[in-house]
Amino acid sequence: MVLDKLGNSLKKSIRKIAGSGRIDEEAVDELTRDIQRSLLKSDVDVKLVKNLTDQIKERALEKKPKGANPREHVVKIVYEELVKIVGEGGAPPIESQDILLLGLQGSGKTTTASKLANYFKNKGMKVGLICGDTYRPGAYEQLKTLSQKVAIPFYGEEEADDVVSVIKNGLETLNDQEIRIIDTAGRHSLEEELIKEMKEIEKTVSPENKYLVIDASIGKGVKEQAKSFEKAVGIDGVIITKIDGTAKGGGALTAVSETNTKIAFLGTGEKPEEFEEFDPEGFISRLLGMGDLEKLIQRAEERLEEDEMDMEAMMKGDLTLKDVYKQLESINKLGPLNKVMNMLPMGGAQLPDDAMDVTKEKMEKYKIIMDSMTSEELENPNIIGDSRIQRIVKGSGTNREDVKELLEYHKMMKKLMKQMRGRRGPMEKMMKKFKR
Ligand SMILES: Nc1nc2c(ncn2[C@@H]2O[C@H](COP(=O)(O)OP(=O)(O)OP(=O)(O)O)[C@@H](O)[C@H]2O)c(=O)[nH]1
Ligand SMILES: [Mg+2]
Repeated sequence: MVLDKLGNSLKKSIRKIAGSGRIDEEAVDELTRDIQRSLLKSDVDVKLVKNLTDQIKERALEKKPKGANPREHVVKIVYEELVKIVGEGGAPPIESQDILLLGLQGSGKTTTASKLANYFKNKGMKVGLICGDTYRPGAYEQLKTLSQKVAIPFYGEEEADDVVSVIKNGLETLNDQEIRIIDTAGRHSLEEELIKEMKEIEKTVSPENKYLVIDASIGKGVKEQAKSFEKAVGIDGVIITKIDGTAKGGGALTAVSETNTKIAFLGTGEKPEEFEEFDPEGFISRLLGMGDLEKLIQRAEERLEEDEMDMEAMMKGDLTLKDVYKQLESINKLGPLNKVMNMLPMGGAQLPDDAMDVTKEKMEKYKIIMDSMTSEELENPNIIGDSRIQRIVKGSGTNREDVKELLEYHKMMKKLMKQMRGRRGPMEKMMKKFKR
């Protein structure tokens, strides 16, 4: 997979929020910070990163649409915003056309020419390749070999130095091909000579499509390069190559969205088939591992549904010890009780200072004690007198004080729930918070 580093770090952040119990401002903040860090590391432009994370934050904290669950909602937003910053795909239609490949030295033009030819061939088109590089010795041999590999008719003139005439001859010779792809020479930079040559070739060919081939390792530098080629000769799209071998791929991918052109293809390796149409949605979906994420979200939702049921028990006025047991289990999943409670509008309900002072160990102990109680006792704790306490102590391996403490805790919670009941506003808010 390409963009491994970026993909892995994005996956990690999204997984974190997809599996988390609550999606609140804090969680979203953390998510956007994580995403920011990953994108910057991948050389995405600072301004783009800032816009993206602002968008995610704003949208994630908005009201979620009916029916969507909060995890899905956030993950979908991240996905959509990432799709947005890589822009649209711009692959050419599968129809007769001449295509000119342009680009700086070593950007991958010759390799891409053969890959592109192979791509069209696989779509059922008749394709020919023309070597329009009379500048670099070896260019002819290179394309010839590559075209043999993918079984594509090839035209080139080994000793020639007039590139325009070579291309003219090539177009004539390959006249019966539906698609003709012309590889050109690269220069070290976009210098006068290169511009002149590109213009001359263009006059001869008048290609339907001109693609600029750019090495992904220049990262966000893609933006300036695409712009200057666009200005000098005009381009119909960009092909980003070597995205498999750079940590800066994120920058390269996103930079094109800031120009007037689009990414048509990605080169993902040296082999002919390591080449793909740029499909932003598919690409981001793979990058984030959306298929697996769906499963993760589902699991988180199932877990939360259980919690919701337990919360209903919690709100029951007639709180039994069975409900307390469920509460303790829910709280275990949601976080420390005092933290949970602090987030709630208590609507003036008086909370004893030590009410929330239930440690994890204590909760465990309470559960052990309750495991030694009969169903009847759990339903109706009032019947628990001295002799029952003695039996429970023995059965649970605890002591009298522990059992009494639990009974006190139950009474306190029951009172608290009663206080909160009837305050419809705060209650509803509380339930809603738990449901998020
Ligand atoms: N890993 C990887 N290597 C690539 C990819 N595309 C091209 N290359 C390699 O990059 C090197 C340069 O590729 P060329 O196709 O010769 O580049 P060029 O733009 O034609 O170079 P000049 O003709 O000299 O300007 C070669 O070693 C290719 O195998 C790609 O997508 N991934
Ligand atoms: Mg070349």
